[in-house]
Amino acid sequence: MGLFTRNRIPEGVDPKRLPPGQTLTAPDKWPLLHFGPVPKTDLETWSLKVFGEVAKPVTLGYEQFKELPTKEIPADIHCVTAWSRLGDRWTGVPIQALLEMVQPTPDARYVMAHCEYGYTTSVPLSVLDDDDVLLCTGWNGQDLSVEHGWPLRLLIPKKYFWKSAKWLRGLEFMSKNRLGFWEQRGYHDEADPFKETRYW
Ligand SMILES: Nc1nc2c(c(=O)[nH]1)N[C@H]1C(S)=C(S)[C@@H](COP(=O)(O)O)O[C@H]1N2
Ligand SMILES: [Mo]
Repeated sequence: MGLFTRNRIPEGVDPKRLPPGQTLTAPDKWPLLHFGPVPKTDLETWSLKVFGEVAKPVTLGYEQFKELPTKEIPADIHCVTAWSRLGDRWTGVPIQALLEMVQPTPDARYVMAHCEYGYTTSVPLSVLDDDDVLLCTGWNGQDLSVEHGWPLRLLIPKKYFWKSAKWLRGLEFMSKNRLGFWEQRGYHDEADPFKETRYW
């Protein structure tokens, strides 16, 4: 592969799956991008706190989290810095299983993801509540690497990848939106790869 050759869409894959302005990574290259250090997680003290506009707030330790149902789905990811990967297999707890458990109130309209070291990002509840959104623990049959978000990251394939928050520790259900880390620094809150809502 020459330096300036674009990676081709694999045979049999609909080219329309690659959003405008995006380039495929090499099949074996998944770039790493984050602000700040990679956390050192201790599963003994780790928890996922689900709070705010929910009827049944809950804080799950790792053992409790591991009892939730999981599934594997294929999904495409698109980073705002213009790389995409198509069709990787992602494993995790379907967000809809968690929504059933905590029961968002009628006032819940947005959800803020809270991560280690204060990284945040939010989406409308209507975006989160979809069958391709995972509390993600695995990628292509392996555990996520620590660098890619182990033990837990969000996966929201329909949005630019900064919304797929790594090292997730909390989900806050809110009646009004607040801007997350990158959204306060110039990234577009809509983050739709097919509309190219990258920056504001
Ligand atoms: N906690 C946390 N999650 C994060 C980030 C971060 O800085 N901190 N960066 C985001 C951005 S900008 C991108 S593109 C993806 C990159 O995920 P990857 O490193 O697994 O490719 O993680 C997102 N999730
Ligand atoms: Mo990003």
